Amino acid sequence: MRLNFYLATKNKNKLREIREILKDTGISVIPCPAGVVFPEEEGKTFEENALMKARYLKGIVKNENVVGEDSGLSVERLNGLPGVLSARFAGTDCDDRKNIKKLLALLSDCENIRDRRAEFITAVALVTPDEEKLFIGSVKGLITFTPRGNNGFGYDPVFEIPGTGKTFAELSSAEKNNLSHRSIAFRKLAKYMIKRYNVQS
Ligand code: ITT
Repeated sequence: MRLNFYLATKNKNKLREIREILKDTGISVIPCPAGVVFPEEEGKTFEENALMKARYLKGIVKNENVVGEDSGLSVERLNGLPGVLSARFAGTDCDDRKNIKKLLALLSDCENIRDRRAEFITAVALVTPDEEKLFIGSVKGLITFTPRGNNGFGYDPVFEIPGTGKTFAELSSAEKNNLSHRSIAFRKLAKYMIKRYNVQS
């Protein structure tokens, strides 16, 4: 198997982070071809959605390796929301700012930071001509009372890493990639691909 894969995502921030995470592994990330329109994400879990995206693109690029990535924020106090709805939490024409606004409004009666526990989760689905494999990464944090920082994307400005006092958006991309849910999942993928196909990085 060649050490590369098509990445089944339309999210440029994911592509940027994943390329940075894998830069020293010898694995190349090929962006999703233009014009591909993925079906609605209907899965109840990150794993189902990651697999759906990877299988869909595999149907287009045929004999290639494909990776699907589904991720999101799970807030304990909200019984796991926004979860698989993270990207479209505030409705169909939402954006990061509106999603964050809705999240903070739902937590407005939760005044103790220790009760604002959350987890970022990433599911990665590798679909090759030979097999399908899933890898998971997660990182625990706390939802801040107001957004802080300008880096990253999505819910990064309201996700504080305990012990650092900083949100993901206040970290550099290298610092975020050192500890993020995405880096944990993609490092597992890289380790697997390198071992399985016996290639030195
Ligand atoms: P694709 O489906 O094309 O991959 P998407 O953005 O719709 O792109 P998801 O369905 O996986 O992807 O939704 C992920 C959402 O979860 C993303 O849009 C953010 O709102 C949030 N999210 C995931 N990872 C994040 C991160 O590292 N930092 C901040 N927010 C993140």
